[in-house]
Amino acid sequence: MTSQHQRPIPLLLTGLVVTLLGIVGTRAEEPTSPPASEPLVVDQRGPTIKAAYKDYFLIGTAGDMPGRYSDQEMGLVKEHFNIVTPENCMKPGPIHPSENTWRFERPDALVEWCEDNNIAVHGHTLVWHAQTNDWFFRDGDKAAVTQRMKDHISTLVGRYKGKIRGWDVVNEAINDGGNAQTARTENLRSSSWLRAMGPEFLTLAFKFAHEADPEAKLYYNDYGIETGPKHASSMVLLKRLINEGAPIHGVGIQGHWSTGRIPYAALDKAISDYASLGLEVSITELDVTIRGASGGQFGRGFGGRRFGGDAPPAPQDLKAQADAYARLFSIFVKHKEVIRRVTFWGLSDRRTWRFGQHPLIFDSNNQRKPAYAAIVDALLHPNPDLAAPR
Ligand code: 9MR
Repeated sequence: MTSQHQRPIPLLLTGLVVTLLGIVGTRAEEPTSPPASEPLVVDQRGPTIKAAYKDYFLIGTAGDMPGRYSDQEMGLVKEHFNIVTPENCMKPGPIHPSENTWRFERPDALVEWCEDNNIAVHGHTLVWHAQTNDWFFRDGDKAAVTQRMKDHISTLVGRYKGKIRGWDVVNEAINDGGNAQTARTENLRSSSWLRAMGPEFLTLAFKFAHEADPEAKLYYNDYGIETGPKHASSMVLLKRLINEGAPIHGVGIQGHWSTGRIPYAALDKAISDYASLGLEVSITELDVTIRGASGGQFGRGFGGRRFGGDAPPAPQDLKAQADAYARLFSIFVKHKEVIRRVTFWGLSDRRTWRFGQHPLIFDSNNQRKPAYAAIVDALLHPNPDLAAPR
């Protein structure tokens, strides 16, 4: 896609050019940009997103590679991304199904494949309310549950010490929604961790992770924390963790958004707010749907057929999505001093938890979408208007 697809020449100017061409007697050409209803052609060979952004931040993808990925998909990961987040295989559920059972086969294979291909790994996730087996909490008082948490974190983080760049230590601990009253509090979700250990569970999780790998960058990761009362609660929580001496280095804004509903201004401010606490920021699970919406809540967004399955999206929807991605990346570039990584949650519109909603930058056939070109173009031809908060 050329740059005029993202920034249409104003009508007035187009009219002027056409008129001038008429005056000098040259036949006015048809406008080169196709009308929005015609397919958009995307150059598949231009600079890669990884190369374009190499001096700004890491560009990641999520998945449980190598697993059942095709050679073409593996090639795509190697060519376009420099960091991988395991989408599922390191979650407590799959990796530690019972107290004395660990399933390291897939995580080991992922870490080894990434090492072989010079790709970094970000670990996901150590402490979560979902995908965590009951045995962690069964018949346990606070001391017993704390010990199980410690064993879990020490074993997992310790195994990959020096091989995993950072970890989502605690995932999604804050309640959805909220109001002016909860905005003054941490508004913690009533998880089994909170019930067993109290609010200290977060601080301890960070301490255990730091002990196991002092070099790893440790993150609090959540969705919807860039806006509204949930953002305010995230600030209350992070300040408390810092005050309690939790070794926390960064905040992960997941970034499960929908075209037309992205809170750009709030996001811009949230990144500055987190930076003001001395924390780095990453966009950890980025996807921008074309159809339907879901913020990242567990168990939601498995649209599939409901959203039309694999039916191709309309050109004007792809264009709107491309514009949204260009704006997001313009904001990220503005904050390049604090943003370390931008990771897409999946690889392609086939390899995504939001299948049918076409949220990613490669289509179902592993081809670059208009969004891909728009993201690269946003860096090569910056438009300050795109980064301005609105
Ligand atoms: O994409 C993940 C999907 O394959 C899993 O079934 C689901 C439950 O484990 O988790 C999805 O990833 C979630 C991530 O781990 C945390 N933030 C929200 C993500 C989307 O639900």
